Amino acid sequence: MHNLEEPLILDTTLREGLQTPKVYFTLDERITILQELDKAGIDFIEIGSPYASEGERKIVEGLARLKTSAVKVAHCRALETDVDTVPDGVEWVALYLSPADRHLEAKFEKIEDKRGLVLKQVPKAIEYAKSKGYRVRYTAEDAFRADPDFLKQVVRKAIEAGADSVSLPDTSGGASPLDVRKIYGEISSLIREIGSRCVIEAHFHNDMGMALANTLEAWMNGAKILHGTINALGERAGIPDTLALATWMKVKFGYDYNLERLVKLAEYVSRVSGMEIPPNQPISGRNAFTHTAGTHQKAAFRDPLTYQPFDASIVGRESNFALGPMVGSEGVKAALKKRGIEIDLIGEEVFEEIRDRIKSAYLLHGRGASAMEDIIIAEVLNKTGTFKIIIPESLSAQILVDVESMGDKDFEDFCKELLARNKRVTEIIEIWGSSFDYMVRVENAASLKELDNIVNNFRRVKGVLRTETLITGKRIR
Ligand code: HCA
Ligand code: CU
Repeated sequence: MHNLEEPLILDTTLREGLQTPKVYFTLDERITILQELDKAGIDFIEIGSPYASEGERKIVEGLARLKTSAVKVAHCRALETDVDTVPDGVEWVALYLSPADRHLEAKFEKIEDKRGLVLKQVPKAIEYAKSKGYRVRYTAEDAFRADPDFLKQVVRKAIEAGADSVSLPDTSGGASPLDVRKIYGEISSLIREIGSRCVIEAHFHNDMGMALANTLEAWMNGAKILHGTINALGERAGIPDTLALATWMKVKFGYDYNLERLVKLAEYVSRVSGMEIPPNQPISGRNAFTHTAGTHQKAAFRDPLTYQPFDASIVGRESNFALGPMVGSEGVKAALKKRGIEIDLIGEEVFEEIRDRIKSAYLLHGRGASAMEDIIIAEVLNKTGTFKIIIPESLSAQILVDVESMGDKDFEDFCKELLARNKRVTEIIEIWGSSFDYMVRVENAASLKELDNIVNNFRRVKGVLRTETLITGKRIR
């Protein structure tokens, strides 16, 4: 199928992931993450930075004690004293010191011969860690912005000192696949030339949206260990999503990872990190397998793969069909089926009516129509006589109104007149800090139709630019 070397996935949610603004995991949460990654078949797990503080060291110690099939890695600076903080149970130590002049300038102001420091300290720290029995990674932080000749010089020193792997990270996230091909290609040749068994690790930041593509490109140019985090956590824009990486490896290249478990872990990490999974996140996002446009729905209803790269069940999910302003009658059918309604009892014209009414609801109410979809379905189905779906007896809503100029006399006169004439309209207030200018409260409308009429009234007033309707849920008392 391909002649690429088998990749190994390293997850660093517990190290890089903790470098996400406002994210923190307790020991218990970290234990769950570690164990779930292990059960999903992830090969390497970075369990933390033990040198960072005494508190972190204790937590890393707690994690290191747990038995896993995955290799446990601790992340350190290239300092012997950092290596001394690594607890028992850790097999692999990563030591970072940037060979990039920009980093050296910013970090070692007082030292004259900065490159000399790197050439001396990297091998020294590696030899020390090796003497303590660890497998060792040297991380050439910001490798892509280092002078390529100096990078090679440092990598050679690291290998001679016994490094088992070198990581060539795009720390600042500006590399393109072409840059990756060049640097990874050159370092691969260097390692071959030296005749070493040292492997290359790929760690790409997503500042310019290329992290996953760059990681695959690195693999195709000799990298063996590929880094990711659950939900793409990490400094700034993060690094590749481990789930996406594992999905590529399973779906496209046949390597075995438990993707279902990783999807569940993504939900767990989303909860404990306080970082919601964006709906359009590949694979784990709410919308990742949802078909929306009528033409898509029609085809995907018969064969989801018409519009998907792989079957959703591979990751333990299902294909979905959204209602909404683009819905087709096939989408309506699928949505009814999902709601447990027997679609065989229903004539084609019913699906079409539901479709048309949903589309007009969006035209009139904007996004707020999503809360009306079920009412529309119920109203149309009940009309057929075959169904008797319970519909709320009355509807309350808030209509947001955007006007050309707030305080406009004509608009306010219209409001006063409406308040006097229509008892469902109970309140109209100016609102600040939103893109809308007024909020109209509607209480106990007898049907969607009545609500439609009120909105239509507003839309006809001069100076009204747009409206959006929000259906009111239960009132907490
Ligand atoms: C950093 C370090 C690192 C290390 C990557 C690695 C990076 O936070 O600066 O050890 O492979 O992006 O360079 O995350
Ligand atoms: Cu990083």
